[in-house]
Amino acid sequence: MKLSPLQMARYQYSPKLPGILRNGISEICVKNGGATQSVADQEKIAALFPNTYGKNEITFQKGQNTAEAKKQVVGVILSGGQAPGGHNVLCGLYDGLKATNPDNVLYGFKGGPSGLIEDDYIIFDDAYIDQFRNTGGFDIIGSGRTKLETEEQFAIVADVCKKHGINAIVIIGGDDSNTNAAVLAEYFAAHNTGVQVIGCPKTIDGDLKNEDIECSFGFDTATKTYAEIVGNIERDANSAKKYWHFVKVMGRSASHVALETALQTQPNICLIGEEVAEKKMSLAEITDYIADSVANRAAKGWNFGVAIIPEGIVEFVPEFSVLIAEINELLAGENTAKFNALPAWADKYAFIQAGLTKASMAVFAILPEMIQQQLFLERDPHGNVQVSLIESEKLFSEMVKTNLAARKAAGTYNGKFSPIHHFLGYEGRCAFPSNFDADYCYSLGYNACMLIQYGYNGYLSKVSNLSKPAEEWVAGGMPITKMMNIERRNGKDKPVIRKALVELDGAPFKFFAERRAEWAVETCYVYPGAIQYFGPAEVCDVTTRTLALEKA
Ligand code: FBP
Repeated sequence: MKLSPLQMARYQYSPKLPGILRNGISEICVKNGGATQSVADQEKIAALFPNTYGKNEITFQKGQNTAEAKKQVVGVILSGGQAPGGHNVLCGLYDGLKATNPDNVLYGFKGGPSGLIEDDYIIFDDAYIDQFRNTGGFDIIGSGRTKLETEEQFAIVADVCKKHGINAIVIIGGDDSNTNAAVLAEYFAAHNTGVQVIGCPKTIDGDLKNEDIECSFGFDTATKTYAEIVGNIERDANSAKKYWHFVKVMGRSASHVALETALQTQPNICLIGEEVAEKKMSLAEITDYIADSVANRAAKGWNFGVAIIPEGIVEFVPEFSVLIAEINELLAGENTAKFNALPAWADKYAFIQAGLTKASMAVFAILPEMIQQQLFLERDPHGNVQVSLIESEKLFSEMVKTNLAARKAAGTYNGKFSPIHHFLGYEGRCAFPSNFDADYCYSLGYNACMLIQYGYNGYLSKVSNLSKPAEEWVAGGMPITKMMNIERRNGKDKPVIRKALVELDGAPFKFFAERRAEWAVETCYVYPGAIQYFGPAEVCDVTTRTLALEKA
């Protein structure tokens, strides 16, 4: 593999640990916080997790290490979508294990949770791990979306652990993967396997957080990457002055990524799904809101602009989510084959018209044909519409175009509207981790090793006080059950980690909401530029605006 100069330079970067973890391992002890309880449904969650519920939150502090000195054999998996910094979690974990005892062993199971079930692994050594320090991607062992959730799978994992003498598994994943980590931890405890499970909070979506877990890793780098690109697009728009750019940004459900990108770049428009749901906005209202900005700017002679659309937006539009639910019903069972066999779009349209309620058909009818057809594309394994495949950036630009044509006919708009579309997602998921993510991830891994050493099970590696310099970060652990509640999934009540959506009374949204009216009409763009890895801390080590505002 040919290495870029940056990659070679990044190999040499020493990630910063929280002050407490810079002490020798023998000088780190545990401070117990209080017992915990789940965010909701406490009785039900307690009953489902009798062995792991309600445990103490803990932080590490300076003092005599009282952990049992024993050889650690640990397995690790990466689970779900890529997020910058994953490699450093493994590096931190490996270095922590080796610093504790050079005989400790780290197994990396390949391709995500399926690697654990299929017993497909590598054993890390210095030469292998050194190639991945401070790099993006998950290619060190790969990742996958297989769900680890059945008793049969847990029994296989227990056998795999027994075979290799593994006493702890570290699961690096998002809300679903860590929910499964909690269930696995409970299974291991209930079956006296002696195997511990530790989770690490990963996802660029930024929706795995609470008052303890201040952010998931990868969010910082991914949003800085998107903000760089949006800033460049803004500058191009402001130079050429002839295009409206509709930029969809990843984030399967929550709009944290869109909001953070907007806070960094001050575009003319940024939709926030959570607000759309709260205000029960219709597609027509959202369209009108964007068209107002286009028309007001055109009146100033500016036929250009930038609009950020969160990937998950359509599910937050009440009438659209009803439409999707009806389509899922309409195509249930044998109906999918029937529908697919219809020869022409006109026949399919008639089938849809006959199957939808009047209200949903009215919504369907105003959608551009391209979007109508996308609603009937590939289904997910549960037979549902894959909302992430819907090109919502094109949906809104098409609807705005129609809206502006009506305004033109009424004589209230006389501009020129030329939209250009972008989708930013994969570009940010494997970027070289920012210094923040490189440091945070390395700390999460190193800290996970400390939690293992102290015998914790069903805990999330927790590094907090993140808006401060790394020296002041606090290291510890939080029982995963603290983040759980009961939700309806596939027709059943299930214990799951509650997804953190954008809070409309939170500081990041309020900051945005107070300024967006001006941004919609004026040209207030900010150009963040590329992530900087070497140079002054005020340029290289800044956190996200979201974190800064939340902690201000
Ligand atoms: P995770 O929650 O697993 O971290 O993944 C999030 C995400 O990056 C979303 O933003 C996006 O919708 C999705 O993954 C894309 O998934 P895939 O990689 O399977 O295309």
